[in-house]
Amino acid sequence: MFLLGLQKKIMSNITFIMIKPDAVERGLIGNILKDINDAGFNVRALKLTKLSIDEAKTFYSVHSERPFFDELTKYMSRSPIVAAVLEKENAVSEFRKLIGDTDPSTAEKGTIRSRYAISKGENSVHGSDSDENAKIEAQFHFSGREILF
Ligand code: DAT
Ligand code: MG
Repeated sequence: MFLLGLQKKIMSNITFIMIKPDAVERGLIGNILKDINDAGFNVRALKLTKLSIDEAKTFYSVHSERPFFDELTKYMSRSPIVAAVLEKENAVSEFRKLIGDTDPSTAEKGTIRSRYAISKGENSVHGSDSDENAKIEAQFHFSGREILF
């Protein structure tokens, strides 16, 4: 019971995020990590990595029928990304608040996407949309021993 409660608490307090190719290419890793730190998130896993086209297709498979899927997967595999697991109370919704709307032209002022994103496609950061997907996405990128509590 205790362990189940603890696991539930950890899972509702983590999110998986990426600093995407457009931001890494423009030297924005440090700026975005500072914004994340200033917003009160704790880093639990972190690495610079690169997705193959097939890994990008697997990661974004829920969007496989969408017209932008080809553009999205080519973009996400064209250069390195930073992958991270972040912890904060209500991490998923808190991180989505910090990054703002998918489209930078409608993202709230001061959000990461409104400040840095180039377009709806090249929007600088990813954040999981649910606790369940945060777990799946964290496990896609990190082994258990790379996530530290
Ligand atoms: P989010 O990243 O805000 O969760 P999403 O899950 O709907 O957005 O889409 C995943 C990514 O796909 C998004 O970050 C950028 C790309 N994308 C979404 N809609 C798009 C569109 N209309 N044109 C081009 N790229 C799009
Ligand atoms: Mg999404």
